[in-house]
Amino acid sequence: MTNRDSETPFSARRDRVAGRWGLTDEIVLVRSGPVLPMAGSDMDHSFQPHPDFAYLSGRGIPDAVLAFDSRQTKWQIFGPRSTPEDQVWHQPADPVGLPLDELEGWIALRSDQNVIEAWDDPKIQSGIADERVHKDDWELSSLRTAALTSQSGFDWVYQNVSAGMTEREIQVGMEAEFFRAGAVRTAYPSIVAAGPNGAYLHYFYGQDDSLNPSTRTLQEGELLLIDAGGEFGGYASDVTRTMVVGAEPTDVQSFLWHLVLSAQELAIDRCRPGQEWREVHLDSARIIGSGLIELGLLRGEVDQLVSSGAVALFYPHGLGHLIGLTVHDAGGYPAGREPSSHPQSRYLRTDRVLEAGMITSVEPGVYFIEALLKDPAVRERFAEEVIWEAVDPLRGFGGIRIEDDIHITDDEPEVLSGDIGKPIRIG
Ligand SMILES: [Mn+2]
Repeated sequence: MTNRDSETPFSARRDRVAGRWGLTDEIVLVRSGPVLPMAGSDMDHSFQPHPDFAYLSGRGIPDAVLAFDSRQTKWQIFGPRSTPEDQVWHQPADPVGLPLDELEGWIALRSDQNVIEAWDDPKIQSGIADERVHKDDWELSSLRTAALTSQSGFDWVYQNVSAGMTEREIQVGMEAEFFRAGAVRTAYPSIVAAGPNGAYLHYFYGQDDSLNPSTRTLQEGELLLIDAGGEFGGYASDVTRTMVVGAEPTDVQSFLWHLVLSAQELAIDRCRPGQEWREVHLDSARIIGSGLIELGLLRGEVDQLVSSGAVALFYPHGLGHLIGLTVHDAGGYPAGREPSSHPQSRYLRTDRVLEAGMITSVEPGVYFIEALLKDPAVRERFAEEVIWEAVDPLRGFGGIRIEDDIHITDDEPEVLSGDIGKPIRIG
């Protein structure tokens, strides 16, 4: 296609994907996607290309199409051209491939071949996903750089945050360091949650009311949970740290923090080819469950507490997910596997055997989630297993999560975010 391709991995990726498709007589169209208008406005949302298009082309332009003629085993990209009038308002579009208005004629020349829209065809999509789960060197380099941008942000937090700051001040200071270190954007809305807010798994600024977002002032001795990461070259970083700010951790804070850390360390050590991720996840729940028994919050046999959903009251999410062009990346459920209804696994985003080249997050946690703990039906159902008189005083505690990004290799796991400190206390 272009000269760039000789030094870059995109042509090799297209060849491998075409090999997985195994088509002989079809045309496949992989679209980058349109710019989406904001409701009631003449403004547009910022554009992000469909990750399959970005993966195969290395480009991030809207309205572009990557076309594959399987009969000739040939790829062709079509891109929009900007008019002089467009260029009054915007810098000129990079003239990628053939002009988009030639696509129709290109298809007409192949009118005896079926046209497959990649977005509409699960088999075509899983062929791309099966490639995307194994990162090539180009991707690993971007993923490592993304993790470095996150490191700059977390270092800023460790050196500058103290009680009395607002969640918003912390977010702004941290994200500025992501960007100074080269991040193009944040990989997802940063979660900066003080005290009880840490019990919302995906808490972020402006989510409650985009016109009047709330922002808590961090109190001395509260937990601060930060789940954030920079994005570089289209690739995400996804890191969580939890710390007590401005005071020595209490016994319960310290116990639960070390419990989560030990669950994380054991799971990271199992990030190796051949491991069944669902089992690593369930074992992490057993570790958390054993700790909750030891702390006097649960009673019974840990296996039973995991199967019944009692542990999931305090650890309701999955151990981790694949990471790449999207923070929750493609390929979590390969063909033939479906999300489970098991109470401990229903939010598990990945269910597959680990293989070298995959990137996964490892992020166990413990939370005191008001919506679950106050529900009369939940309290009744778990009357035997949960020691409510010990749990209730901890409502408002917030949550603890520790998360790193792991590259599965044939050797030791590579922790991409491993140089980001894990202090239990700052400020
Ligand atoms: Mn994550």
